[in-house]
Amino acid sequence: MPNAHPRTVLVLGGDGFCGWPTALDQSDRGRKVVIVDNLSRRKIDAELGTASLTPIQSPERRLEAWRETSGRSIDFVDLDVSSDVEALSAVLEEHRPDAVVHFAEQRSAPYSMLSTTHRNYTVRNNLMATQNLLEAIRLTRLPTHIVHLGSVGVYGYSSKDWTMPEGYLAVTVPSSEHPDRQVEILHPFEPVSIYHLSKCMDAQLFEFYARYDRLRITDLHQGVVWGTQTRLTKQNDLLINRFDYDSIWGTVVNRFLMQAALGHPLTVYGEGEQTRAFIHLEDAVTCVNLALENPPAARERVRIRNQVAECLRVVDVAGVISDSTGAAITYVDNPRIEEAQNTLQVTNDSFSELGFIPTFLRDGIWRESVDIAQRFRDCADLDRIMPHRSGEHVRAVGA
Ligand code: NAD
Ligand code: USQ
Repeated sequence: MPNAHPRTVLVLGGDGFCGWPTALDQSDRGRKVVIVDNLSRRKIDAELGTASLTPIQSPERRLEAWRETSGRSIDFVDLDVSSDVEALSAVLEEHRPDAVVHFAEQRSAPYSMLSTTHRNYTVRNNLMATQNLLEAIRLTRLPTHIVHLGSVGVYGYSSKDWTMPEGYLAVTVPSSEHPDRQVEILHPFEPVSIYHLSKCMDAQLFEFYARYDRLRITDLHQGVVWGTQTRLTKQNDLLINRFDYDSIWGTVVNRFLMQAALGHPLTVYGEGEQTRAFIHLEDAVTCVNLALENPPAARERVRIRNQVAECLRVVDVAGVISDSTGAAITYVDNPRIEEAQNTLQVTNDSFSELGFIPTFLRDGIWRESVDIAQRFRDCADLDRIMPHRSGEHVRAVGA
């Protein structure tokens, strides 16, 4: 079903860092948008004592500001997708969405490793959110296309001498009659955290529901997202997006940008020889839209797309920011269990073929996040910058 533009889109996790700008983008394209979010991320922030550097408004205030700014409405449903399949089915029945974008998961690798409680919460929340969504679509028999945000990290980061394909790996399975027989299998998983493990298990659920129940599913294997604002969140201060900078929620580029703004040395873990895939927030929103407008056909296997602009070593990310801002670099004992050094190449052919033109870190638009961090520097909790080892200073979250 190529180029079937959705008219109604549910955004699960639409109060979050990626979900909020995506919801605005879909609404701006004239689509009916419904955000479903249980605000668990805001509640976990309150429990951990972490907070967005930017003053994000309540969902109600944000949505009112969007109405005033754009003249468009977005509905909001406060619902735990992981625990209430009946309520989720009712939302689907009511709105009959052409597509659901699924961001509603616990997304921090460090958080998922804090304790047994955090490990179990991550697995339970993420898997049951995905399972309930799949089940709700099966039960309602809607032809809804699911677009899920997965992670490049499901493959792990041990160096490979091939470019990471988009989900499927061609392997040779020789037999006496067919010595060169090739088949495609799901690329093997090698997750680097319980969080990443939950994305691998999501992928297995998708494979089953696509094959057995004929659901139409796109899984986006996204790299680390950087940046703060998009064209739409910039329009009004009340629409401002979340900016995580602490050692549990802040991802590496945004942490470095905040650190540069506050005159803190950039916290490179280990020697910084880890290579990761990256994408700017605006590009991530663009790619989600491309995925929505190019769904798999009925009966197609799960469509896996790498949502990635470039691969960089952490020390090179620090170098770009340090060279331009004069920020010092500090090498911190790595609090994570991960390979000290790896190479990584990831194809993004399927988005390139749809016209995606990536933004690169060297293009310099990261400076706008430094400006934002400078503007809200008084809101920063400097004790939250340096990483804590597993379990330290953290109260239990969830059941
Ligand atoms: P976020 O924590 O800012 O947003 C996630 C949102 O989902 C939050 O608003 C939270 O309240 C909601 N949520 C979580 N569990 C829920 C549940 N059971 N029911 C309803 N709502 C629930 O995270 P983000 O950075 O916006 O990430 C969104 C998605 O993208 C995640 O699935 C993440 O794994 C994926 N992703 C993020 C990045 C990144 O760098 N931020 C990179 C790759 C993939
Ligand atoms: N790192 C530093 N210094 C810091 C913070 C991180 O050197 O101050 C290093 C980490 O050790 C790691 C790399 O930077 O090697 C990336 O860490 P990160 O926190 O930016 O990203 P990660 O934990 O991988 O997770 C983030 C998102 C997650 C998403 C993932 C995409 O939180 O939701 O799935 O990026 S990916 O990396 O492709 O798996």
